[in-house]
Amino acid sequence: AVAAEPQAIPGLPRDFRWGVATSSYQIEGAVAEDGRSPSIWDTFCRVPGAVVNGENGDVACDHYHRYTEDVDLIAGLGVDAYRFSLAWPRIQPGGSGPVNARGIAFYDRLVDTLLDRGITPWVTLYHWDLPQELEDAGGWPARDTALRFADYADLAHDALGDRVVHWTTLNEPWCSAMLGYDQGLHAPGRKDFGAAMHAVHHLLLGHGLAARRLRAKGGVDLDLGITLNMGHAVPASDSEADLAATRRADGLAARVYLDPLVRGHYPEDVVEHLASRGVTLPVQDGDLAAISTPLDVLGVNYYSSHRFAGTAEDGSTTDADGQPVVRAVPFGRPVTAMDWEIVPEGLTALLVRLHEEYGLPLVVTENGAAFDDVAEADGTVHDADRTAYFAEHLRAVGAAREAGADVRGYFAWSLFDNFEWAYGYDKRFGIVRVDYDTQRRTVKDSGAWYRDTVRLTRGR
Ligand code: PNW
Repeated sequence: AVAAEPQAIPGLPRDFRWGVATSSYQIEGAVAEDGRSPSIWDTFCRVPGAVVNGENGDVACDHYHRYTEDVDLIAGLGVDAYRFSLAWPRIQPGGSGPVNARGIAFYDRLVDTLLDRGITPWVTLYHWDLPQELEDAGGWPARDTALRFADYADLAHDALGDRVVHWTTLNEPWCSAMLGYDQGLHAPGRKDFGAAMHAVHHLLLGHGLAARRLRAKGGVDLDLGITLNMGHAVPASDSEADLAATRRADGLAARVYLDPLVRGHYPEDVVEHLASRGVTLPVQDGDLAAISTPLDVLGVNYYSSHRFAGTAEDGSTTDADGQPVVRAVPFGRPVTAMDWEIVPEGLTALLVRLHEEYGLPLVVTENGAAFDDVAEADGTVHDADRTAYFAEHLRAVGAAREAGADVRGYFAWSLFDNFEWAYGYDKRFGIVRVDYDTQRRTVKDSGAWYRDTVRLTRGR
């Protein structure tokens, strides 16, 4: 691919918020320093076969020791915001009890360094590094984890809320619940659909209780949100079966989160679907009122979209368990190194749909792509494929705004190549290359393109 020349993105206003994103376990390293306790990812990485090449986040990008240099790098990209997550096991080792002063001190310094350089901190409280002790006590399928999360959120906000305005409770509860407890692909590696659906409710409850606690604190500015990963689900044809399959897929991927958060109830069709599989959500009186605590913003992480069919390849409409077939059918588009199809117009459609059906201000909190980068000896990477991905998706965001969606910002995933969960260091999402032997950072062509695009779009 030929790298696109940077140009102002049509449809994006001068005051659009531009950022880059990371998460704690994916970049920090220093897993045993300053009183941090193990998280479920430290444990999961030791399970043979769980992570490609048996890799782990012990060192990662060594950001814990290099954050000053890294903030300079962010400032050099000319973005106005940095989205990062707090490691619960640093701030509250073991997941309960008082704040760990040495753990919170790291984030104190990071926040101050960002503010010094004029970069707005955009904090996520939970990006998957649950303290192992809480998993041992039942993890997210257990109700108590939601109560623990609210306490942790309160402590974190007490420490940083005088300087941090933008708070996201959870990153991608779908991944925590379904990849972690149903598919077994992420920590803690369980395969139990019922447990995963209990996790869904307790993640949402944890969000809601935390949201209430932060809202109850007066005297500070608060921009409160949650981040969901979603695609735009479309039927493979307009047959009755394909429409039903698409609705079912969207129910478990999107509406089971969006409806309780925004409307205060679970979608009826999803509740019926769960009942047909012997699963009841563990809802208690008052839970939905907490979960629907008003949000200021909805974070959207977008990578790809899917088409769905209600028939198997042999034409049958029910599976071995008697459940209706829901089969993902590829669009036939080029894919990234993750094998995820590149579907930029799905981002426009998703943002417009979220605006029309749920009405919240939106921020794209992650969007980006892994490709098989080839680095030169000096670390430069001519990643025209990644630049093209960003260009197409930013245009898609501009198109959504022009169609009326209230999209206020965009964060590129990711600032760095980093620990890509079950794929280890094999998959690179960075706009900055990291050489894991030397920890040298080099801005890729896509990073330079992003910097210039931000500047041109702002200055237009
Ligand atoms: C997101 N899926 O994860 C996460 O927020 C990031 O930490 C991660 O590095 C990034 O996307 C790239 O993977 C996802 O299977 C993981 O659909 C898996 C899926 C979606 C998002």
